[in-house]
Amino acid sequence: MTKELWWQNSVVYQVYPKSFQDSDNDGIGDLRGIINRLDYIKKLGIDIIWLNPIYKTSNIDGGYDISDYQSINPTFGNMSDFQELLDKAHQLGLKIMMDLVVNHSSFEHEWFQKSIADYSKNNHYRDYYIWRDPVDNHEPNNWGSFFSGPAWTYDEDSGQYYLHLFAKEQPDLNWDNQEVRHSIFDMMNWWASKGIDGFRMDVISLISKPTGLPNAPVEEDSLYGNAGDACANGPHVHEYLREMNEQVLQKHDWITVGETAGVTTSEAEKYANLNGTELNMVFQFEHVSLDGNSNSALGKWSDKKVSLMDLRENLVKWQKALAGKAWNSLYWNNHDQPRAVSRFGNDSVEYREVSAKMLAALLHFMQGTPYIYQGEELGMTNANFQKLSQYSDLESINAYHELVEQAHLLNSDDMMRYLRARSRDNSRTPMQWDNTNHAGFSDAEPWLAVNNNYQSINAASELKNPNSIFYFYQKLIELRHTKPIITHGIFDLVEGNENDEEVFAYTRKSEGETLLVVANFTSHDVNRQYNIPTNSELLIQNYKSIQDDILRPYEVRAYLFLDTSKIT
Ligand code: TEU
Repeated sequence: MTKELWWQNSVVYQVYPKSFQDSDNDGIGDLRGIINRLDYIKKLGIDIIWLNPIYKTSNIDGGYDISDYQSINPTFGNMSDFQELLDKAHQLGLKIMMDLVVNHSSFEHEWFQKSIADYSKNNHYRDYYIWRDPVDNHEPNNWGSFFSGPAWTYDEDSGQYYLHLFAKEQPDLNWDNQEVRHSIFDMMNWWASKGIDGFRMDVISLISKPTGLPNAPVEEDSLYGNAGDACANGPHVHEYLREMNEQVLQKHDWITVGETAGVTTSEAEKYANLNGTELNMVFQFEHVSLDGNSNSALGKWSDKKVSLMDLRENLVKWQKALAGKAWNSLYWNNHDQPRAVSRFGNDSVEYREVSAKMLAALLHFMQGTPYIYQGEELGMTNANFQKLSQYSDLESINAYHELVEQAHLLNSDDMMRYLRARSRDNSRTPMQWDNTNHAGFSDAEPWLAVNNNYQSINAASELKNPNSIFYFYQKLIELRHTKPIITHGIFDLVEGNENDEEVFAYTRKSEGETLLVVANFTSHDVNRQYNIPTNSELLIQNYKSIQDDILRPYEVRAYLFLDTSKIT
């Protein structure tokens, strides 16, 4: 493994600092809390920690509204705390990937304050953002915000609108302005001087807006045009990322991952090409959009269960399309997605553990860099909130008001059910460390309620149980570090598996070895026979025994053998 590709053999652990560990008992996670838990992350076998934004913020959108890119959110600590976290992580052999949020800033950022204060032509900050005159006394186009409402806000003083694809407190930066790009590159190089190990790049596929900012198609029942579709993979995005690569990225041996809303496999080949001219890899969103609402105006708000047929088809497409051309990230959940075991598995008392392990193995034996979201290694579940007042996320709360009270597309009960299934708060409840008050996250009332199953689902109990989900993830990570076939093997489905509605079965092949993964996606026994050679090694399984021709509910097994004959 040559040094510059170390990130292909690595596993990333995502820490959402606000919910990870509180050390000063204000009910909010902080950097010292993370420092105190580095040994836990190291024990799991992790290589890289991705920190969600820790910068000074207006705190409208979980830190994704940055008011100073080069200072630390005082609620999380200060720059010396960060340097201590970075140094201690490095001492443990852990790398730190930061979150880069430069499609937009906070409205409280100095740049925006200067931009809005003076609309005269000699104010060069005016063009740091996207200002337009009204059209027929209305917004310049029909784009809607990801967080409900229009994507434009009117400024009385200047008589112009400014663009915000997200909240009105998150004005979009004008990437067509070279001065903006260079200011961002300077900031990135400043963080490089601190010794960080890379960046996750927030909505980086949206930074280049379409020329002329044309209206977007308005889907049936929708109030606005889809700005995400209008802006994704824009006319200059690859030019700007190549410039970032030349000015910043290629100077450092970093991991870089683009969060690329709207990315396709062909676009991913550009963003994550193996020539290293842009980024190492991207997060695609197709597999986490398959269970969206059939009414497109409702988008992700649904409680639909994705079928194995659809999920497998999409994952296989990405495995095969990028093979040899680009690099995949592999994830089930993050701070924006609900908990994997509740969404793709079965979070009942009976099946939570085996289905969490099945999902883990199914993903971690694929080609790409796996991302584990805090608590996923414990099988943490969705929050199951019953009242709107329990939610904190503006996306969820705004969607409730728009869809139930303004557009009248849903009744309250249906929307509350959809929030329980899809709200981002599902993954933001405090990390469940032990069965003491507030799950050991804090001695104070946490900013968001702890999931009420913390007394049975927590790190302390997992660490005491040799057959826990934690140790299953630890084993998967150890296998990735010791079996090159997991990094390099050619992916293919077992012959005929594309038609199997219950079992996902695939192989990885490399230098005379075959890795076989078989996973039952259902809650019942299924009868399957595979021609597994007698000399095969059972690498991992989520049941204590094996019944040769039977895969029990959510059973997963991975075999390794010296043979490349076709598995049927
Ligand atoms: O999310 C980008 C994005 O597309 C979100 O709309 C996300 O896909 C959606 O909320 C899923 O329901 C990034 C960050 O991950 C998110 O936390 C921020 O709120 C958003 O950008 C704005 O910075």
